[in-house]
Amino acid sequence: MTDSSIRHDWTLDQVEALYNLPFNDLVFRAQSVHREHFDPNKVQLSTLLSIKTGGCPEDCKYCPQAAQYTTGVEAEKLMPVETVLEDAKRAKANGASRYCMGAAWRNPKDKDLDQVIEMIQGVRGLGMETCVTLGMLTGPQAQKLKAAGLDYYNHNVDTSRDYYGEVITSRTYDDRLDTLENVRGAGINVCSGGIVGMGETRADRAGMLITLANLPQHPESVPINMLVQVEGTPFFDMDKLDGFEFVRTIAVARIMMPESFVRLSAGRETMPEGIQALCFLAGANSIFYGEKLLTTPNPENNRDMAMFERLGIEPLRSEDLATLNAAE
Ligand code: SAM
Ligand code: DTB
Ligand code: SF4
Repeated sequence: MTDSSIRHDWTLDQVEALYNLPFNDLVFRAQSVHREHFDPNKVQLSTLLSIKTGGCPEDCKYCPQAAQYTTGVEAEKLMPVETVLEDAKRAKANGASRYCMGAAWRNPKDKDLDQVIEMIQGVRGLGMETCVTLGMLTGPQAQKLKAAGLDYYNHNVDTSRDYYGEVITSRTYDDRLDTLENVRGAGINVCSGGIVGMGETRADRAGMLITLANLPQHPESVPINMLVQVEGTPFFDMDKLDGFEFVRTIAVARIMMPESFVRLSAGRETMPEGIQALCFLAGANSIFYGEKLLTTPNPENNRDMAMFERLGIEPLRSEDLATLNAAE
């Protein structure tokens, strides 16, 4: 039984039971669900750019861009539109179907939002999907971004409600959910996931996935990040999470949110390709593609393409996305 129905009533017991399955049973089940909804050999590629780096007033303990930690990341101004579009053109030429722009803000100021809107329109003009992550968003700001043609807004819940206070104190879990509601309310696709390997328990990982899956509508895109341990951040010395536990998290996310793109996100630079392959088997069907995430390294394009070649995986093209959307 694969049971890939769309549910919004997951309980902790049920999700822990999934996590506790023998690894092979869990991955088999996740792959079976995956095949009901997606081509198992296609992976979507998103390229990231930090359009406004560093100097962030928030205190997220994992983040190299928080002003209060000394990490070597210098605070920069919002990038000129032209610079962003040049980079987006390169990303498209390299095969990315979505271009994601991130800003180290607590929330965007209206003046900054106008400049970001020019970026969104420019990137759309290149024929790519657009995503931005700018911090907390009000309802009117979300509507403005929707009117500009934004496809996705990324805002992660990061962890479980219970563990959240150990990670961030400068904004609440409910602030995050409010932003997600504003994004959804404006009709923008939701990209929301979190980070594992921050010292949380398995119950917290389950709790994070429950928050996401029990939203009124599943996020269309669910990034699962492995903590990138950056020197100078409070979480630098954290014990590393077992790779198999990461794969389990991907598998459980796939089973709980059968129609969502589950992204194997940050952390691939140090992740063995064998573990990445298991993530694809467990239902991950999106990656960040390009040699840099926001401030930290990501595998080189040719390394990823060689890995895909060895696995018989092909990048999902924009045309495939159009077919998927039309089939809905
Ligand atoms: N400032 C905005 C915000 O936090 O909403 C947008 C940019 S912020 C860098 C986007 C996301 O990147 C965070 O929510 C977090 O999930 C992820 N992230 C940041 N630092 C990370 C790290 N060291 N390892 C893994 N993920 C990280
Ligand atoms: C997401 O979930 N992961 C990305 C993106 N959304 C914005 C960011 C990862 C950041 C990793 C640390 C860095 O490069 O600064
Ligand atoms: Fe700022 Fe976002 Fe980093 Fe938190 S994750 S410190 S809000 S840039």
